[in-house]
Order: sequence, then structure tokens, then C-alpha cells
Amino acid sequence: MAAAQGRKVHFWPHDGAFAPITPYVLCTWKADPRFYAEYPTPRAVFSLGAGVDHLHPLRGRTDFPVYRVIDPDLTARMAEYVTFAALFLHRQIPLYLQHQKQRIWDPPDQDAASSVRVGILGTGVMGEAAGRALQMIGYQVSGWARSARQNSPFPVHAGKEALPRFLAEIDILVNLLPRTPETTGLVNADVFAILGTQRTGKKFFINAGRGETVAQKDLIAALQSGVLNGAVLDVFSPEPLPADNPLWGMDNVLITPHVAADSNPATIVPQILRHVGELERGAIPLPTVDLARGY
Ligand code: NDP
Ligand code: OXD
Repeated sequence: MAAAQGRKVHFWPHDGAFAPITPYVLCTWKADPRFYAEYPTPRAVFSLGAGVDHLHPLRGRTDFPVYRVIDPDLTARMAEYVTFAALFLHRQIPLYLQHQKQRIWDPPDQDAASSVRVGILGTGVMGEAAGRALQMIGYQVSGWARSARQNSPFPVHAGKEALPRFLAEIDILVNLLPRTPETTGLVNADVFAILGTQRTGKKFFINAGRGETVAQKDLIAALQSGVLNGAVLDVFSPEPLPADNPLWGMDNVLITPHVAADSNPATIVPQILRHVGELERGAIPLPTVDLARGY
């Protein structure tokens, strides 16, 4: 509250009814759609995370700028998570955990990172940072995005037509796509089948984007049939992942409860206040979200 520097902060719904003082901004994370109905004329909307799929009740609105968290702390956390997950899978940690339980000493063959190809779906703020971190370890990194890149630290394939070619050349697929109408269910059986077809070897999947972008039944089938050798999964549809979901019981799957990159209030509140200050001075900082595009 002190950080708000004299501005009134109203917590909804805990603080009860509020006759909006004009102008006001909304700071929101997975709010009940009634929230937006109660405050229909915001000066700006701030997502309290990087993802903005939770803002779907505002789709079609163009009368205010929308901002998301872009924060080095959050980005670094995602790069950490993806690096951990890639090493966990490529360095065969599930096998050692299993061997340890059985007291088995049996060193397997081990590929160098430089021979492992990691592909990133979505090379935005998170995807590019994760790719850079993976490159530092020596992985061969490539990416896939909607639009072509000028100055990417690794090759980026653009557009739907380029997807099969991108997939055929990778061993570890990392999903960092936002959830939009176009990306919903995009990672499906066809994607898993093409993965790494240019070279025989192990194939892995990491998902820290959104659960809805993956056809979960296809993922389960790919893990059960050996099309995929393992996965590290942070996001699901629905969340929490129901206790009877087969993914929980799979030895080749590591599940984390949507913790890849948590927003830290200590770093995001000053960012929001900086933008609010600019709005108060009449400058409209460039919106970081395009609601029509969905991210
Ligand atoms: P950005 O908006 O910066 O990047 C999104 C990327 O996805 C861009 O490269 C974009 O392409 C690409 N993309 C979007 N739609 C398509 C499409 N139809 N086809 C191909 N590429 C597409 O997002 P961030 O990198 O900051 O974050 C990504 C997601 O990660 C968030 O939306 C959120 O869902 C998730 N997240 C998860 C967290 C967790 O704890 N698990 C924490 C934070 C974020 P282009 O560059 O061409 O626009
Ligand atoms: C986010 C998230 O989008 O935590 O920031 O998933």
C-alpha cells in the first residue's frame, strides 16, 4: 500500500463495493468476469503475470492499453526452469533415480549437450531467454514463432508452414507458447510424431507455456507408446491437474505445479507504478499486449 504513493488501492472483492474514482487502472490475475463488469472503463489494464489468456473477458476491447509483466526476475526464473528440465531429461536423471531406489550401479551412454537439438515453440520474452541459457550449456537451439526474426541468437522458423521442418530437426521440444485461439491444441499427435524424425534417438517434451496449447490425450498416448521418452510438465488443463490423471503415475514424467516462473510482487509493483505515473503525466507507454492477437 505504501508503494502506491498516496493512490487509493481497492482489493476486489475483499474491500466490498467501490464507486470507482476516475481515472482508475485494473491490476488483475485470473479474475472472475464480474470484476470487469463492475469496473467497465479502466484507463489501463495490467496483467499480474506474463500470460494474458486470463483476460479473455476483455477480448474485443480497444479502448484502453493493456500491459503484462516483462521483468528480468520472471524471465530469469523461466530460463532456469527450462535449463533444469532439459538437463533433467538429457542427463537421464529419471533413470538414476530409479537405479538409486534399486541400489543399481549401471552407467549408461551419455550424449554431450552439443549433440542435443532443443527446439522452442514461442521465442518471445521467455523463449528467447530460455534459448540463450540453453546455448550457454552447449545445446543446439532453434525456435519457432509467428513472425520472422532479425537479430535472434539462434535460428527461428516462422509460421505454420515451417513447423514440420522445425520439428523434424529437434530432440527436446520446449513449449513456451501463449494460449490463444490459434495455439489451442496446437501441440498434438502429429507434432509428437514428426519430432526428431531426421535422426533416431530419444525425444522429450517440456511444457511451461500453457496446458491448453497441448492435446493432453495425445501427450499421454505419446508417453505411453514411447513416441516420447519423457516429459517435464509445469502447466496443464485443467489446473490443478486432477488426482486421477494418468500423467501423475508415469515414471517418465516430472510434474511441477505451475511454478516455472512466479511473478514477484517486489519487482512487478514498481513496474506497474512506473507505467501508472506515465499515464498520469499524459504519456501512454507502448502497450505490451495486443488483445486482438491474444498475447
Ligand atoms: P511473448 O508474448 O513474449 O511471446 C510469445 C511467443 O509465442 C512469440 O514468439 C510469438 O511469436 C509466439 N506465438 C504466438 N502465437 C503464435 C502462433 N500462432 N504461431 C507461432 N508462434 C506464436 O510471451 P512470453 O515469452 O513472455 O511468455 C510465453 C508464455 O509463457 C506466456 O504467454 C505464458 O502462457 C507462459 N508463462 C508461463 C509461466 C509459468 O510459470 N509456467 C510463467 C510465465 C509465462 P511472435 O514473436 O512472432 O509474435
Ligand atoms: C504467467 C504465469 O503467465 O505465471 O506469468 O503463468
